[in-house]
Amino acid sequence: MLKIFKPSLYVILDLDLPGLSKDPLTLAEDLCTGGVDILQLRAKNSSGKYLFEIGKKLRELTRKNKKILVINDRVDIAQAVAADGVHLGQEDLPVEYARAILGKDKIIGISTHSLAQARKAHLSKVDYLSVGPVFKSPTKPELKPLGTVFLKKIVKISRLPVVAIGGINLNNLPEVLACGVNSVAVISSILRSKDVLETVKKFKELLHYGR
Ligand code: 3NM
Repeated sequence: MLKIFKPSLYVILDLDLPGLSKDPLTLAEDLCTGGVDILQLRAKNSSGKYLFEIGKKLRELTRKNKKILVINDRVDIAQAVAADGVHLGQEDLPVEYARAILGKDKIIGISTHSLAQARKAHLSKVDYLSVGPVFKSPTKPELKPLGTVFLKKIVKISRLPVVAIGGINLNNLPEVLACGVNSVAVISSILRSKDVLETVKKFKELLHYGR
């Protein structure tokens, strides 16, 4: 069983992010070379066919580089491309059904945005919970930030690995790590940086030595 180990860097390859500097596969190669630990494919507006095609290529790449591959929302795509798991939102297929489809060895993560959701996640068969947005997120600007005091509280009560998400960048990363999270999930501050490879390397450095 793969684990969300501590500390790990979780990058969400969001194909809907405007102004991606390179094509998704080249970006994914940079992410792998830079040392990403978990790669999530997220593409809310893509067809199943496209997701399957790109998912297969990402599977090949992540397998070669020994990285964890997670698919956002789509249990069917996760299964079809033999990904390591799926990440579910509060509005997605309930965890018990995703677990029944994927089996006990796959990773299932769930997004949580409140104490009640974090508590509920503990009653389901998930392997980790994400908590966010911690800061104001350029990707989801409509959501109110939860802050690091809240994040610390969730880490304290959680029996499951906690992945912090939302507005995380190199400047606020130390504050997030100080909360004791297992992992940080990032979209824009990595994918929109001028040099993706260099930024991933800096994230990894701070994750391991910056605390
Ligand atoms: N989920 P960025 S915040 C996909 O709070 C996503 O669950 C969130 O992107 C949550 O690193 C978020 O650009 C966006 O802020 C994260």
